[in-house]
Amino acid sequence: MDTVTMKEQMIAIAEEETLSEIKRLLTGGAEPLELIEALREAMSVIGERFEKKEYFLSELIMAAEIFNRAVALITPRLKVKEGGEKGAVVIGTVQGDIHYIGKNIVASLLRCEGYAVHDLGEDVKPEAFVEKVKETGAKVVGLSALLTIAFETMKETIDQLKEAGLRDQVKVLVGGAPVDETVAGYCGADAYGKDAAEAVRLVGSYLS
Ligand code: B12
Repeated sequence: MDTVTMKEQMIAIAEEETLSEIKRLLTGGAEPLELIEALREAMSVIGERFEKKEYFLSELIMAAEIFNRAVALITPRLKVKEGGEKGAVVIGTVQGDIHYIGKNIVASLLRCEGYAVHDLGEDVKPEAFVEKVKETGAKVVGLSALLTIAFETMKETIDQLKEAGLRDQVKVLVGGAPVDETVAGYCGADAYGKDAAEAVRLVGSYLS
């Protein structure tokens, strides 16, 4: 599958072109996750242009809008696994951070795999994660952050799970573009997942 054109269109923030190219690729049998990964790479280039002041906030907002429309086209093609519910996962973007696109993709993929996903949204307070774990008895918590300043809230969220006496009963996964193994270690997480497929693999290893 050749996603080069689609990526170029996305980077150029060409909405209709990107979306019609996605439709064309899907009709040609493109793998949904490969399309999402290509779009994520394009978003990363857009982010770099923003950092270099070649793009401004308006372009980031437009890019997010295109991404959301693209995901709405792609996600119905994700294969939904049959069978009973496999266990509960609480997920959210931590307090201070409003980036939700990647977190939503992780949540969608986990739902497709049959997990009961409790998505708390974005800018989520540590206490809200604690409450949801108590309420649902979830064994996995996924924390997303795209802002480096949000690493502190990630850590704070895990600390509050500890204080509530819940840390031993949950596995905590962290993810988001700037997150890596070092950040996971700093926050006291169990693992770092680089993308949605990795999130599914990790959750599977914890809830099998
Ligand atoms: C789109 C975007 C926005 C949109 C967000 C729309 C939305 N509501 O989600 C808007 C325009 C609103 C926005 C706002 C801002 N943004 Co912004 N944004 C981006 C951009 C371009 C793309 C992010 C994205 O959606 N990527 C696509 C998704 C699919 O990828 P992903 O999030 O990485 O998710 C994947 C994996 O990481 C993983 N994953 C994600 N979460 C999780 C969770 C778990 C548990 C696991 C296992 C895996 C996992 O799986 C996903 C699928 O593969 C990034 C650039 C970048 N490099 O990412 C900047 C970027 C994150 N933004 C940045 C900034 C600075 C901001 C603003 C502060 C700008 C401003 N001056 O106001 C505000 C933030 C306000 C706030 N309080 O949060 C900086 C952050 C820099 C830093 N060091 O912290 C970046 C890196 C751009 C840059 N290079 O400067 N942004």
